[in-house]
Amino acid sequence: MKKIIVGIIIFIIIIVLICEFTPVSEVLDNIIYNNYVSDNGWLYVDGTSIKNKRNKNFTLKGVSSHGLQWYSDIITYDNLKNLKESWNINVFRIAMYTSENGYISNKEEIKNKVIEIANNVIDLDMYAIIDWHILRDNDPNTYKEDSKEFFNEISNLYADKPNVIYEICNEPNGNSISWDKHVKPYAEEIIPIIRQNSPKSLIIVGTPTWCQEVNAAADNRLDFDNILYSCHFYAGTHGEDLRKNVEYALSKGAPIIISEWGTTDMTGNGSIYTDKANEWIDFLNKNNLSWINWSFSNKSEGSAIILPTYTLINEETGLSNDFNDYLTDSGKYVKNLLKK
Ligand code: DCB
Repeated sequence: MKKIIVGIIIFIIIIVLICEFTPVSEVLDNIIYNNYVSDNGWLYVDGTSIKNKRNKNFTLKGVSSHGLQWYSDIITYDNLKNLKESWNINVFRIAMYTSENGYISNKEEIKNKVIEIANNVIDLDMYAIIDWHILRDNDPNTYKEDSKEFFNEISNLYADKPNVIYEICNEPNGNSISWDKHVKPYAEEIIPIIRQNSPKSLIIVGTPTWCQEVNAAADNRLDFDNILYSCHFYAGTHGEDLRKNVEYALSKGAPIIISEWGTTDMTGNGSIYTDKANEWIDFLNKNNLSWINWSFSNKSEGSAIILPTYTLINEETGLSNDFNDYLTDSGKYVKNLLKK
């Protein structure tokens, strides 16, 4: 009898520990559930955290494409599967440039690429960020009507897919472009269009000065649920000042996502800054921030993950078809982060 009572007490203690002691429950959670859409479903924002359908904190980690008009051929189903299996990514960002011969000058072809990649990412049970990649067009209002049309069509197509996350303006930039006067009013027009079709979708909104002014967004937040404000950094250029902006935004209750970052300076080229990148990664881990690395491409530049010598068709040469055999220094560094 005594033994049974002691046994029951020990059993209860173990259950209480599992439920209350977070690390244990997190370890169990990771064993029981996968890190993909099937087990995490519609993500939502709670305070400054991203949560999954079981109301647990959830972190998105992955890579971004380069401009689809230039480097989309290597984004095949097999390579996405490889990224999922050998890199542990759970999100892929589809960077659809608007200018520089992007969507605006070739709408049907570029849109079809977006859909093809998004469908593959969905088949692979990962999250897909569809990124309206403004850059040289500075102000998201430049192509606002095109944006409305695009997001209406795309959010209608993926209305019932928890996989799809919308990023409505990559990096607003230029001295005259402000959060209050340009980006927020733009977002207030685009968000209702997406939400009308897909009410539960997560939406990422860029901030001025290439996504460094998260403080301005935090001071004047959007009046919608499930919004993430984006901060972008390039390790060689941005450091403590930008981290202070993020800390400020978080302290004001604004949820932040690093929807793009690079190991190089802000040009995306040159050598990589591992020490400075490590400082950022410590900061992101400490604050449980989601991140997406720039870029899954074989462009000849420091921030690219793959060497330019990688090509898809290697049957004739007898060379490897696995991009993992062609990683740049940046690619190796980022792969290692994801494997940890
Ligand atoms: C961002 C953009 C991204 C850009 C990278 C690196 O721009 F979101 O599109 O990617 O950061 O600069 C680069 C590619 C190049 C390409 C170029 C133009 O890597 O191959 O030629 O886009 O399409 C930033 C980010 C930060 C800052 C400036 C830019 N900054 N910018 O802090 O000043 O001017 O592009």
